[in-house]
Amino acid sequence: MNLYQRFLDAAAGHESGVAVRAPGRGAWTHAELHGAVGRCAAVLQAAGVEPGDRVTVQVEKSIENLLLYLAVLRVGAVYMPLNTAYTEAELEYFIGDAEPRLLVCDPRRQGELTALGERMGLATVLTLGADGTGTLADGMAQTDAQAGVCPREADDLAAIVYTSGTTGRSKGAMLSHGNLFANAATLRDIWGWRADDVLLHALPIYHVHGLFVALHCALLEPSPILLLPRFEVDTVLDALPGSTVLMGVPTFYVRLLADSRFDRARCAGMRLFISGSAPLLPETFDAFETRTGMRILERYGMTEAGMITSNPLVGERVAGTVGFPLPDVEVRLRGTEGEPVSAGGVGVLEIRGPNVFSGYWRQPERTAGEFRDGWFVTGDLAEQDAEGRISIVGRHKDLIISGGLNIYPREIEAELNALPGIDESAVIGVPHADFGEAVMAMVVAGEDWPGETAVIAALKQRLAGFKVPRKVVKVAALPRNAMGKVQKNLLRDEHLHTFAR
Ligand code: MCA
Ligand code: AMP
Repeated sequence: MNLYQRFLDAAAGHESGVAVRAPGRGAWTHAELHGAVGRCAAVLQAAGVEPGDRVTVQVEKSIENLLLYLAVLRVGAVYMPLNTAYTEAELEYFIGDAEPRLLVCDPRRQGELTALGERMGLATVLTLGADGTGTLADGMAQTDAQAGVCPREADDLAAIVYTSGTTGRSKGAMLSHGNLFANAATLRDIWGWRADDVLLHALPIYHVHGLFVALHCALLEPSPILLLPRFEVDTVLDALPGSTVLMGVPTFYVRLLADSRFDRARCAGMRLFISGSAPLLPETFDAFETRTGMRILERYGMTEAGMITSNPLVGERVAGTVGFPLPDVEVRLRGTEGEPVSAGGVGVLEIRGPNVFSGYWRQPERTAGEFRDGWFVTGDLAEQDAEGRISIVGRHKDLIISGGLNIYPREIEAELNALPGIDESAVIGVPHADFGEAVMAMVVAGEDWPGETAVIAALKQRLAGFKVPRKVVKVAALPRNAMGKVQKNLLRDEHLHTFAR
């Protein structure tokens, strides 16, 4: 069944109830939201979008963005969200790989991306602004047509979400209607979602956390969503008294705790604070409990599988752990060669369940390389205690997570190595008080290298800002082991206190 149909069914009988509110945009009832989705879906069909077509979307977060997502599901097409920070060079890769039927972008980038689309043989570019402007919004205003809900099987694709790779370029994780529904229904149940919940939504909606985990729970219940354009401490503090659930990355909680206005009284109506996408430091967990009297519920997941484990709603939430496997998710720990790990030992976490994606878009070999006997190999190092609780203790993959955003050093190194004067480079993540980890680069360069400022400026032309190293250091040589592999652990140890925590 089409995932969108599940949301529509959930809204039946609640037509006049509030579905979503946004600052400056008022409240939309379920009837208004789904009516607008139907019109948006009609505009997509008029633009030639057919079931199975990819629709690439790089727009600012807004109610229109939400209904565009739902409209893509409704017509049976495949939603492909992109971080608004991606540059033209990054977009070129995604469009070339996914070959979408349609690109929807911000009106401010229309000229640049229409030209890119023409160069790449992409027929249609529509625009959608956060204020409800743009050619897609105009099309919606001019039509009364309602596109029907396209029937879909559980295995049919609903979305492709790109995730970077440790080797080579980003890969598109293919998520089906069945994958997304299974995970959403489980989360709604285990987190005790209620019709009178109000979801305080401050995450971006181009990643799994904000797009699927948060929105799907509220849409399935259904319960109202307060859609903030982004995370800002002031706005979130103002919104807390009227909300009941907040989902965030650890940086949200670090920033809230840094503000003395964040206190017990402000959280009196909140029933759940959820954290994920990156490790929540036990000191943040403890400081949060001291300040609010509440324990953050930490959970763990991945783009390829949605949510995998969660601390309990009822029962003890333990700092530094990510809780228990979700009821329909199986987990096992394996050594790097696939050998079983003895009880209590550390191993690579492998998972199986209805939430696990079917593979990477047009990359059967890379897909095969990341599954072992039907189990998906997460690349995260974990241990499991006698009760079944999981702790993520490290990563087997060379990955930096900064403010909940994944950064693959290889991609940055390739850009650095292509710059004049740089012979080779190593990119590492070092502790950072606000972002958890921050990106730092070591370069081996000749006398003629352009210097740190020019290197950073050059990278900003090519890469989204969050990936650009905060510091670039020239070194005489990179430390290597006997196999010639760069010993990044030594570099990390040496630069541990660069951004003191
Ligand atoms: C922005 N900047 C960053 C980051 N975000 N730098 C490093 N790490 C970041 N995360 C840079 C910008 O490039 C810019 O640099 C400067 O910081 C200010 O940008 P601004 O947009 O104002 O930043 P912000 O509003 O303070 O954003 C920080 C943030 C945001 C609120 C932590 O990054 C955020 O919302 N992160 C959540 C990401 C997320 O949803 N992850 C879930 C992935 P300059 O000035 O130099 O240009 S899904 C996932 O991981 C799985 C499924 C899971 O388990 O959830
Ligand atoms: P992404 O590829 O953006 O979906 O990021 C998934 C990765 O984020 C996982 O493989 C983990 O490394 C990391 N992650 C997500 N949640 C947590 C958590 N609660 N604790 C530690 N790492 C996490």
